Parts: sequence; structure tokens; C-alpha cells
Amino acid sequence: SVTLRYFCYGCLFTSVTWSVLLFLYFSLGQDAGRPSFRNVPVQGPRAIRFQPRFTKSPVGAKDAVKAVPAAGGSKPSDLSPEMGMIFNEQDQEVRDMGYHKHAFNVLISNRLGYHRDLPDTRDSKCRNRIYPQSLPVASVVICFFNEAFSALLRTVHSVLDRTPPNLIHEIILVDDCSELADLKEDLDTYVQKHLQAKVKVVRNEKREGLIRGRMIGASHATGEVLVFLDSHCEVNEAWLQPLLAPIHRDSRTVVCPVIDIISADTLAYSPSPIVRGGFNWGLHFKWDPVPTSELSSPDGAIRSPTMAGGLFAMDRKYFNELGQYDSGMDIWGGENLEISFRIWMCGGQLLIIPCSRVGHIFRKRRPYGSPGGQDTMAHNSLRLAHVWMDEYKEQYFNLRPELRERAYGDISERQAVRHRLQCQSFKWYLDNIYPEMQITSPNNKPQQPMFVNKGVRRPKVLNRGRLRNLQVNKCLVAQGRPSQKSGAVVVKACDSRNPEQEWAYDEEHELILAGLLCLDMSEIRSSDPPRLMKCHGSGGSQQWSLGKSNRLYQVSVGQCLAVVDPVSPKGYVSMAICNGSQSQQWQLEG
Ligand code: UD2
Ligand code: MN
Repeated sequence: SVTLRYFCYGCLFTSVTWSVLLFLYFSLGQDAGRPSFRNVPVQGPRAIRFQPRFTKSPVGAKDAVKAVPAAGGSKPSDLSPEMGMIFNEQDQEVRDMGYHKHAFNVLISNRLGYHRDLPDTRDSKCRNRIYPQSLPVASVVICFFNEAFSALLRTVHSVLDRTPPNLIHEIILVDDCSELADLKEDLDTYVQKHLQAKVKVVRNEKREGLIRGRMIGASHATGEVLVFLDSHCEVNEAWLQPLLAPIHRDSRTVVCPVIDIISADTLAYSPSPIVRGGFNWGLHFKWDPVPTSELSSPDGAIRSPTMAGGLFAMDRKYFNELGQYDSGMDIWGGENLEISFRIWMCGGQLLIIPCSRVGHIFRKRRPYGSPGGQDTMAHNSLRLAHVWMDEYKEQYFNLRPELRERAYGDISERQAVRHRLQCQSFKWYLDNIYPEMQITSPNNKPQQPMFVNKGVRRPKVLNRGRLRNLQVNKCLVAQGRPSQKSGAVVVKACDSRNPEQEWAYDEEHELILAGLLCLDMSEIRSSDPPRLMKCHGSGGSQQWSLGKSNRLYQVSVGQCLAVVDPVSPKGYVSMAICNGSQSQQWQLEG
């Protein structure tokens, strides 16, 4: 699960715009009888009343966003980089607990509230498309375990806000036995009070995992089409019509939207490149470039060998006929490849629809385990290998020899599905659907699991120079030699001729010392001082804003870089609540 490096067109313009808007919001919010961020309570039912709604902002936020010039028909998100600013201990707690429990910035998620505008990331051609008047109605199934309340509610509201009501038959929320109190009574109260009768909550008595969870959700559904979403998504403009239309034409077509990226650290929404699903012999999903032969379909649909798993639509009867999911799979992992193989091998097709865009919060780690602590990915992969992969399961065992003798439970029901549907061989699938797949020799190393392809492009440098602290008049440098893999930073006497003191500030908002390492913050322990680390290119912990009033603001931590003790020769620095003091003033001077 990695995000990709993506060029932030128009960020400068938008951040300026948002700074102005936020300033207005902070300074006028109270007087206008609305809460400023400082007073936004943490989660719980009270939070609902106080959610600031940027969507309906009277100062024209929407227009400001829409005014940004599009790059190739799409543009990135437009949040202020300072959306995660820490003002007090309560903010700190929300942020830190949020990372701990959910692995994303819950402080920002709460501040966004349940509705927000998104940049329309579709190609401009999509906007003029006309879809059939009569389309099948959808049951949206969202399975969740310990989801952050605001992220779950934003998922639900984004569907209600951006879908023609006549196409939504119902939204089924499957609570997979969550342990967080607000997902029980508070959710029920909210659904009752604020959501239409279309939204239903189904509760699992024990933790089932997302695979059986979705099957339970589907068994309650009565709409013609099932649409599955993760519980931390936001659907974009006219997302559903282009998914329903191909299913309407052919009920054995399964469709996925393009999964746009919501940053786990900033909640910024940015477009994904058009890629399609593949996998490696470790049975990890990966994104592949789209072969040019696939780019010729008149409606832009792209045939995809696999799906990522979380976001897709499928005729409900076809879902049942095709054997739903493998109910012997637990918690997380593998079901996406299993259903992909099954669709293709048993007479269906799987398409990615570029005109349908849904954002998803991509996290760097999964914040939950399985109840027994097992590796459910291995268990699930083993089941799918034994049912679907014929002799090619050897490719998997070559990489995972320890799994060769591992028990995987009873698969007879799944083998019966394959037999009943008269499915093709795995060789047929590889030859016809995924010819790019290489058959590897036993000694090859496993490939890295990958969510979104990382670009190779180096971001453009905007500024270069020493980073001088205005209070102590010293420069930020590596404590040891900067050529090492990582290390602490301190302030020392500035030396204009020393290249080891030179920082580059680039368009990704990274600060790179001596062309080698990035200034980085620990996501989990935001009280740790900043340090030098290998640049990862995913923003967040390496994203700094160097702007007005000379402060050096860390985007995912929500604090400013400060000199700890101005008279100490040790020159220690740390992150602190931004207060505009001299110790927090920095200048990047060439
Ligand atoms: C990806 C998929 C995910 C699923 C997974 C493989 C996308 C965007 N996401 O992982 O949908 O296919 O690969 O299995 O393609 N959940 C439960 N019960 C559990 C565990 C998870 O309900 O025991 C929910 C969870 O709250 C979330 C969904 O299942 O809504 C997917 O889990 P995830 O977001 O941790 O998976 P992700 O996106 O890393
Ligand atoms: Mn997810």
C-alpha cells in the first residue's frame, strides 16, 4: 500500500487561496456563530453538530477550487497544507490516537466533516457523456471494522451527495463487530436522525473479516446491482452511472472505478493515473501500465486482469451465480485475486471505467490484526491457489516453500463452483487475459507488493540554500555526516561554502539535505525530533510547508520546527505547537 509521487499542479495557487479562506474562517468563524477549529470536539455525537462544512462555505471555496487550471483534464486536491495544525493538547491527542487506531490523520478527517467538495479528476470527455435513462438500481455495501467515525460518514454522505437518488436503492453498512463505542450508539443515532431510511446498519455478532462481511451485506441487499466500497472512500462526480451502464448491457460484466488517492497524512484528494490490475507470483496485487491495445474501446473501458478488491460493482444475481466469495477466507487479503480469476475463467469480464472516480485513503499499514493473530493473507492465498491456479500454484510455492504443506481447510465447495460453472484453466487465463505475466524460475526473488506504481520522475527543486534559524542565527544540518542512511538534525554555525549544509525545497514540499536525505518525521511518535531519512516520495511525514511568517510547518504532524534551547551549544531542534516565536523562524537562503 503505497501512494504514488504525483505532481502537484497549481498547489501554490490553491494553498494561497486556502490560506486566505482559512484565515477568514478562523477569524470570522466565531463571530459568525460558527465554531473555529479550536472548538471542534473530538468524535462522538457532539461532533456532528459542530462539523465545519467547507462545502457550503459562503466565501466561494468551491469556485476557488474549480478555478485551478487542469492538468490533462484532472487536478489535485486543494486543502490548506495547514489543515492539520495542532492548537492544543486535545488536537494532539486526536491526531496521535487517530494514527494509532486508524493509521491516518483523523484530526484532519474530523475537521473536514462529512461533506466536502472534491476536484473533478475525470478526463474532460467524461463530463459530456450521456447515460441511459433507465439504469439498474444499486445496493451499496460498506463493510467496516473500527473505522474512524468521520471517514465512515464522509463515505456515506459522498454517495448520497453525488448520486442521483433514483439509482440508490439502499446503503448497507456492515459493522464487523467493531470495538469503538462511537460506532455503536452514536452511529445508530446519527443514521436515525440524519440519514434517509435508505441507510441500514447490519451488525456481525462476531468478527468475520471483510470477505464474509461483504457476503452478509450482499445477503441483505435487494437492489439489482451490488456496489462494494471500503469505509474510507469518497465518491466523485457522476461516479455511479458509468459503472451501471456496462452492467446493464451485459450482466456478466464486473466494473471498477479508478481509485483516486486520498492521502493518509493530509486527506488531500488527487487523481490516480490510469493503470490496471495485475499480480505477482507472491499473489500480491499490483498495478500495471495499460497496454496500448486496451486503449481503443469506444467508451474508454479497460479490461483488467485483476481488481484491487475494495471498490467494484456487479450484478447481484451474477454475484450469487458466480459463487459470491470463498467463505473460508478470513479477515483480509486474497479475495480480490480469487474473484478476479473466477470472473475471467468462468465467462465474465472485469473492466476499469476511467470516467468513474472514487477516492480511497491509502494507508501505510493496516491498523488492525486478525483475532487469532494469523496471517490471513497466506491462508486465503493458499485457498485460491489450490482452487484456481492448477499447476501454476507451483510458482507461488517456489516463493513460499513454507506454505507447501500448510493446511488450508475444506475447499470442496469452491471446487464445486469451478466445476458447476465449467470454468477455463488457469493457463487459459494467463494466455488470454494476462499474457504479460512472466513464468519465473524457482530461484527468483519475490517482487515487492505494490499498490500504485511509483513514478520515477524527480520532483523539480523550487529553492535551494541554507536553512537559517533567525533566533540563534545558526543553520540546520546533519548531526553526523549526512551521507549516512539516517540521522538526527541540529543547528550549527552556518557555512556558506559547505555543500553539506545545502537544502533543496522541491515541488513535493520535501526538504532534501545535500541532495541525499529528506527531512522526516515519525508518524507514530510525533514527539520525536525530526530526522534525516531516505526520501519516500509519498508526502506526509516528509512534507513541509515553508511559507508565510518564516515558519517551517510539518504537514502530517501539524506543528512547527523549533530550536529547543537558544543558548545550548548542542543545537537540538524539535517540533512544537506553532506560535510564531523567534525560535520557530527559519529562512532558506541561497
Ligand atoms: C485492499 C482493498 C480491500 C480488500 C483488501 C484485500 C481497495 C481500495 N482496498 O486493502 O477492499 O480487497 O485489499 O482483502 O481496493 N474490514 C472489515 N473487517 C475486517 C477487516 C477489514 O470489515 O476484519 C473492512 C475495513 O474497515 C475496510 C475494508 O474492510 O472498510 C477493507 O479493509 P482495508 O481498508 O484495511 O483494506 P485495504 O484498503 O488495505
Ligand atoms: Mn481500504
